[in-house]
Amino acid sequence: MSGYQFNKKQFKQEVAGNVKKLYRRTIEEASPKQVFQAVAYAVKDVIIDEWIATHREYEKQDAKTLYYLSMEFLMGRALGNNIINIRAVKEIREVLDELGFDLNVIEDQESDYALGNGGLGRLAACFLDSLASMGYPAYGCGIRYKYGLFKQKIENGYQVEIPDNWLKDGNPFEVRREEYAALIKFGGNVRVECDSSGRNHFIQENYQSVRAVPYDLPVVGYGNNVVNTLMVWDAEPVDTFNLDAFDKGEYNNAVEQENLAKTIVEVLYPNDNHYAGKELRLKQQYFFISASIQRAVGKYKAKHSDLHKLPDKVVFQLNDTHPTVAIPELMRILIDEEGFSWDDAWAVVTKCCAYTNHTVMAEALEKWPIELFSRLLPRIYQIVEEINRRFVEEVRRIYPGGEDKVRSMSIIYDGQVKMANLAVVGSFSVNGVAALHTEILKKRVLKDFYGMMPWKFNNKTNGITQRRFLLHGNELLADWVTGKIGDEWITDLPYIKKLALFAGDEKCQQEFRNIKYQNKLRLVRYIKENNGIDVDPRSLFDVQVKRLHEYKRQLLNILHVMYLYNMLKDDPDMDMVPRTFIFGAKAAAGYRIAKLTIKLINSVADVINNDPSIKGKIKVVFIEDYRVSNAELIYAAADLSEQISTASREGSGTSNMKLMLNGALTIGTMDGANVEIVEEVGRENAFIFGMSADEVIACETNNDYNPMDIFNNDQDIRRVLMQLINGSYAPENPELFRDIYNSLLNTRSTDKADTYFNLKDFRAYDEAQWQVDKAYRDEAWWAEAAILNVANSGKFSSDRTVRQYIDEIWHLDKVEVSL
Ligand code: GPK
Repeated sequence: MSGYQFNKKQFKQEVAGNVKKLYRRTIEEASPKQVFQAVAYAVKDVIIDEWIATHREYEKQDAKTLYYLSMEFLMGRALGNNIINIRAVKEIREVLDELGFDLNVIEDQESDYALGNGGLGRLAACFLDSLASMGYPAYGCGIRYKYGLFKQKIENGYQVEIPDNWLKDGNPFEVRREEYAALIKFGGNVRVECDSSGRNHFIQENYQSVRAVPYDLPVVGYGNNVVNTLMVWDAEPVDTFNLDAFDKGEYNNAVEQENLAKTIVEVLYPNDNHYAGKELRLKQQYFFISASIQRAVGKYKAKHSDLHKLPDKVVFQLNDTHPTVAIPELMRILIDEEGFSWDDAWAVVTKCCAYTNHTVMAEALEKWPIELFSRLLPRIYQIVEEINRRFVEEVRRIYPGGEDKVRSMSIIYDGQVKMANLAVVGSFSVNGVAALHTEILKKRVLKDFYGMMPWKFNNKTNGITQRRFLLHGNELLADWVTGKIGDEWITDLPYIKKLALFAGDEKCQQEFRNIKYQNKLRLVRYIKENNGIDVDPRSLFDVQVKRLHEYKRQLLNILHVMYLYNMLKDDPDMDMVPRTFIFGAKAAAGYRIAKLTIKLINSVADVINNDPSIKGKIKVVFIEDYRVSNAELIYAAADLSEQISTASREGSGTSNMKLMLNGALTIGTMDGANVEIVEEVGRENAFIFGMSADEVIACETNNDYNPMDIFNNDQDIRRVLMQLINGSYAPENPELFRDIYNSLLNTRSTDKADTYFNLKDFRAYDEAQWQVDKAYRDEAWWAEAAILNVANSGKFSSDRTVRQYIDEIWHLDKVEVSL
């Protein structure tokens, strides 16, 4: 498969040489951190030739290229993944052994590239892995945040956010590309000039500008010599303290420009599924979009003379609405800089741009106040106004008197610029991220758009890369699978279906259980080292790891733990399978109730873990700083995957897929991609409970849910809720969890109560949990079901997702690279 031969001897010399060059030390004297750097540079040397060859090939074939525009790329660590994808794990492990180092320890020295919040950013990273591994030309385009997502410390049970200074030791894999720097303009005003032929020219004046400089990061394909590029933009001041500015008395402007450059890429906004509406965020968006579009157009023009044919060679995928300014920015470039007519420009733009929606949560929809938008991006705003004017005209033409349609679909309305509407109008494709989610978009959230332009709408169910989340994250299981069925699954996950043949085999079940046990031991060690908690590897590992959000209902999980604990207090001999409830979650820094939920989980953990009377039957662990690198350990060790969002609210979910791939069974609602997981694995191999999406929506529409009825009629639930406000878990401050109590019941009649139906689904959830308990006792059944989960995970590879994007949206040209 791979063209090159890995040369161990040379690699070893290079590592030692790098340590010497970088640190003036011998390899014996080097610290693990230094060895990491030395190894990373040596790996980069292998990659770099493939990287050059790949781009030469793309040029030669003049291949159509994807620009995946995303504010977030949650890449995790690079070294281990790169070693896997150049297929040199065994050799490099041996080299390091010979040098007296453990590859795992060396990998642990690298910071995660946490340039994302959660699912949306990780999806982008999985797509890049699949695109490179399948040999398709693609750039990831994003921001080189100086600080990625905060690191989480738990202090006294509370989340504390620590800045993530991930670049402090430098990044051995990145390459600065000064030669592609671009100028980005903000603010000022637009002057209109009419030329002799009567054509208007729009000139932005009195603006502030920053210089965008791209850094390239290699995205290594699996064993195919292909190396794609993640291009992340840094901001620099434009000729600092330029004398002209001083001369004109514009000292302040010069200083402001410097500040703008400094602040714009400073930090990733830590919100997930929530729009904050900060001016700096819009600046970030336009900054990386203008830079990326300029680069794409520039690259095209280097080879082609007719920009009208841009759609033949270039496609932009908008990862959520965050990059939507790409639409008016490309219009601006074509009209103002390339002399296109409006119609010609619009024809090009609407053939180049495609939009992915990731959520139906209303608070996640971006809407910018006109005042802010037009002040920051005056020319872009003019263009958006014109797009809107023409679009509204069209709506009125198709729906005479349809003012309700104008209201719901206008791009500018009520003093705001609605980015989702702009994204739909300016794109040729609009997709959701799971079948159910796409149906909800069509039937509800984007209903009027669907009615007017149904051809744009399509579904692309998410996926994950099996190379990181099985091959890298779970070596034992990966080797076992390969031993049973061969290694085709690595590049063609549906092959893993062959494992089903072994699911009923007693010996195989034994082997599988043993692997799970080893992985649990690895996680137990991690938890002991990082949390200081002792966990019984023989207990059932019940895992909920994802962003902390009310709709994901970590609260339902912990309320249920409180309920179980009550049962155990009443009857310490209660017959139950010992369980470890494992949580991992970051909460947005400003999301009060989410942060309080973390405190609640930790407070419950404190009480339960220190109560000998329950004989260790339940333990609760909150894993600090959940991130891509420790996620790999957690997935490998999980028995049960908690996917318990309020039905209709989770776009897709992807931890559900990663856990399934690692042999965990799902307990979940019929939401997001859970629906499709159950379709693949069979309802009998999962634990499905609770309200359906339709029931949730009907209940909201009819407004006929009153959680107080449940509180009044169900004494077990009432007891749990009272424990939120009677000091059971906060003796020093009984009021501590009052806000959670109120969110469930609310007493002040104006607020909604239990918006996410925790109490309404509680009994069904409990029942499902007892089915889990019962099922887990039957070791053979559980092992068989777990193996069947692995065997039926084939659909959920991001290779499949990307294949569908390519066939139905991107139409990229495949490229072969030989060295
Ligand atoms: C959706 F809207 C958003 C967002 O701001 N951040 C984010 O991570 C997630 N998402 C969805 O919540 C998940 O259901 C989905 O699997 C993921 O995006 C990828 O599509």
